[in-house]
Amino acid sequence: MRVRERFGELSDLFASRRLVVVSNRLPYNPHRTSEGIRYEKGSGGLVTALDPILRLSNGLWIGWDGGTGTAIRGRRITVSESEGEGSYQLRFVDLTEKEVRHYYYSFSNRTLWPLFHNFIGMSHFSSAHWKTFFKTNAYFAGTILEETSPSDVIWVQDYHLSLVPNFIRYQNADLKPYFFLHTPFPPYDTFRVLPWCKPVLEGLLGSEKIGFHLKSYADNFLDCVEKISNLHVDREWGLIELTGRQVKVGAHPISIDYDTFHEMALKKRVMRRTQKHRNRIGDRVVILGVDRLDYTKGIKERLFAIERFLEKHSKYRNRILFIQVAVPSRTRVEEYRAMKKEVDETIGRINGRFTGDGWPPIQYIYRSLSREELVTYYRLADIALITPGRDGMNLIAKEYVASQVDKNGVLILSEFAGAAEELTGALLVNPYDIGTVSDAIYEAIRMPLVEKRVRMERMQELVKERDIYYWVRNFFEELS
Ligand code: ADQ
Repeated sequence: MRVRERFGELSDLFASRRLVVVSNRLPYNPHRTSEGIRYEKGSGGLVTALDPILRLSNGLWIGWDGGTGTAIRGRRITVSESEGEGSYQLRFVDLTEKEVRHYYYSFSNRTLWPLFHNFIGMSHFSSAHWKTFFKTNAYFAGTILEETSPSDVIWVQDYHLSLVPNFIRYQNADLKPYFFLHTPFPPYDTFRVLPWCKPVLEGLLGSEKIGFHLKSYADNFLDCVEKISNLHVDREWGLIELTGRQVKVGAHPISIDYDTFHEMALKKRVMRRTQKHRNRIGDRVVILGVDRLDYTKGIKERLFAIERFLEKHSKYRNRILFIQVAVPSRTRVEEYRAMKKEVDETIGRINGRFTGDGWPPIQYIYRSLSREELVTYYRLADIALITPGRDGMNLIAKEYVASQVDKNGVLILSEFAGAAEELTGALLVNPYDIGTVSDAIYEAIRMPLVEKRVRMERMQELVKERDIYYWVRNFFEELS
């Protein structure tokens, strides 16, 4: 089994100790159909990352079903699809409407999410939301206590569940949860703005180990622990001293299953699909943006950069096609609805200004794509324009690199994406500097093929070596 091979010694660990992942959302979304409930795999970065590992471990994933109303308290299902080997179980956590509004849409996504991404002005602070966040984290912890034993490796994911590690440890000191934060961790001066910064730190400190994508995020966390919790921190070893125990803190940049993307890009069907698009598009330069529709992803600024490019380089009008793929996200949150409207209007305005020969310069796809469709777009794109205002890592950048089998694409990447530290073959840009992004597009179009290849090969080597399996192996290094 290929996955088993890739995990090395860790596969022995997971064969004897069950991996239990806990996240806000389950990786599969239930849908009611005429034939009953069907489960469809979600599209987020976390799901993409952990699905193969859980299959290997015959593990358990505890989480919310996303409010589809199909979860029954305590219900479990087994996931075993043709798409991957092995199987694992899902345990549903059922949330009330109030919990969904206060814990998920409000405190998680309108307080912590913007704050952790340094968008302080967009953070909302409400003690009612905090109270529900606290209670819902306690409820998740209760479910974990019901479902697990000390022999399990419990891995809590992300900011929604920041309080869970301490709740678990408080009730059963033999359970030693691990935690990974998928967003950045903000600097002290930003984090201290949160009225509940101290209990959030306390919650996280219930962990055996806390993983961040980058050393700078881990350093920010250690600063906060020192200054807000007044605890002793050993920076050299990444250790926090608590009474009778230590918490380990480390940088573990998440990645993708490189081989799966690369192999899919080489498939005949993907090649045929790519060619079909190419025949339609002709020799236009294809520039691609793919994101969850989120204000942190810098989509609006990216559109302005496309507009600036078209203004400045009139000879490229009708010679470029910018394809923006956006997966709908958090559509109940006001800021996201407002942003969608702005994106729709900006695209309309730019297309209105620059459509020539019946060809609008921007093609907008607002839906979730299958992996194969996504890889087809990655192959097709001469340039990937990935310009978040701030991003924990950004898996799209790595997926593009893995899918570039012809090695003739150029990655333009925001310096504020975690991925910028590893993807040194990219043209790095400040996404807020519209002129520089527009110039980077020009540079990418004019880049000699040899340089494109050298840059892409360098990135491919890195992503192949430090793939998703490396991430897990590295995170659990001490355990195996
Ligand atoms: P996200 O903010 O969701 O993840 P990202 O890392 O880019 O961001 O992952 C998005 C995933 O969704 C990718 O695997 C991609 O293939 C998929 N996807 C995006 N658009 C899609 C579409 N239209 N159709 C289908 N699939 C689509 C959070 C953090 C990131 C961090 C990840 C993992 O915000 O910074 O990289 O977690 O830790």
